[in-house]
Amino acid sequence: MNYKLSDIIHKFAIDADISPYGNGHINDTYIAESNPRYIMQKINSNVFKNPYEVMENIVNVTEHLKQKIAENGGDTSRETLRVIKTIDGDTLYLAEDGNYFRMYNYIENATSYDAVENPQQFTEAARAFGKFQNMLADFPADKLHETIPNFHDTRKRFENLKKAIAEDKMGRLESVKAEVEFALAHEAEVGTIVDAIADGSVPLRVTHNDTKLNNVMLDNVTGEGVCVIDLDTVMPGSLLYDYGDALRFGASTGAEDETDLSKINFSLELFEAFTKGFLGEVGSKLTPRERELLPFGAKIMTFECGIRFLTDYLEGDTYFKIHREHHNLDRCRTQFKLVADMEAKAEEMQKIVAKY
Ligand code: ADP
Ligand code: GN1
Ligand code: MG
Repeated sequence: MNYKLSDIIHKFAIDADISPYGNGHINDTYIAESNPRYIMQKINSNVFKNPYEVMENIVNVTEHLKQKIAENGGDTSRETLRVIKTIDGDTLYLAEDGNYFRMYNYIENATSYDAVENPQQFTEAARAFGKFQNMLADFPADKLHETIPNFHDTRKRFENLKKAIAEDKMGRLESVKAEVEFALAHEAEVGTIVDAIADGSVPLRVTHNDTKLNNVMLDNVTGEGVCVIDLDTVMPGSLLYDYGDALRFGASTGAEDETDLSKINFSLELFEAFTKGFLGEVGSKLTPRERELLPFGAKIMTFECGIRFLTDYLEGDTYFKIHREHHNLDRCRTQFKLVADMEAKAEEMQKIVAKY
């Protein structure tokens, strides 16, 4: 890249110091220290093949959210992302090297956490994701582009893993025998949600699809959810994806890339905290099959993420950003440890869900 980021922000009529920000695995995120502050992102075009479609979704979704927030008497300047246009009125700036940049309002006086600090905090995150889901319940799904095809089609993810195993491009297969064995032993379950969507027992809804704890901003004073961010994957999906993915990340007793697996367990206390908040918002809307599949949703989303990390490891780390050698393998291992722990705790998880 032979241009400066400070030149790129001028294209959005902003003049400020700019520096790297956040811990996302996909885009390159920067903060512009102007007044007010802004977030600039270089879109990962390996992941998002059509950045204009991503932005069209986000503009439509955030306008819808803005209207809902206003109707509810909320603060539209903080409770939703807002796309800042370029001086030419575009949602993206195309740099000379082919990279696309976008700008958002910075959500002030709020924090995105990389780990849950206490159960109440996780309940607040759950409420925010539940409300987000509710506000989009009447969003016309046919207006949305599928920004990543088959994003949570676990069966397709499993096929991709099998292909990566067969190809073994990096010669890493020998070193991941145990993980591959664990993954293959779960084949019978990979189609459960996809099949339930196909037979209509689990409805398609407009979902976020990436409900990691650091994709929601919590208020620095009240601790309540302020704004759900990272809207690149808002698409038709299952509520089980949003519920399950949030638990995958937030109810773990350790970091996603922890190498000491003795520190990784699935916390039933945090499972309950999230379930309470999420079902408090959306519980009355669930179909019987959705309700029945809640614990399974947490497990299968964790499994899916685990096989995605494993696939990326076998393919040479081309999808998720890595910061050290074997990073994706370390991430895969925590996910599989969590899956095994959820299997051991399945009965208790069912009992907790039945309480709400
Ligand atoms: P990625 O797709 O790479 O995960 P995100 O959109 O999630 O990118 O951004 C990465 C991180 O940057 C977030 O986890 C959050 O900490 C921070 N961030 C992103 N957008 C904003 C925003 N508008 N206001 C404040 N922080 C933000
Ligand atoms: C990515 O973008 P980020 O870091 O919030 C990924 C999610 C994974 C997650 C694993 C678009 O989320 O699907 O669950 O990493 N996002 C995309 O931490 O692939
Ligand atoms: Mg993110």
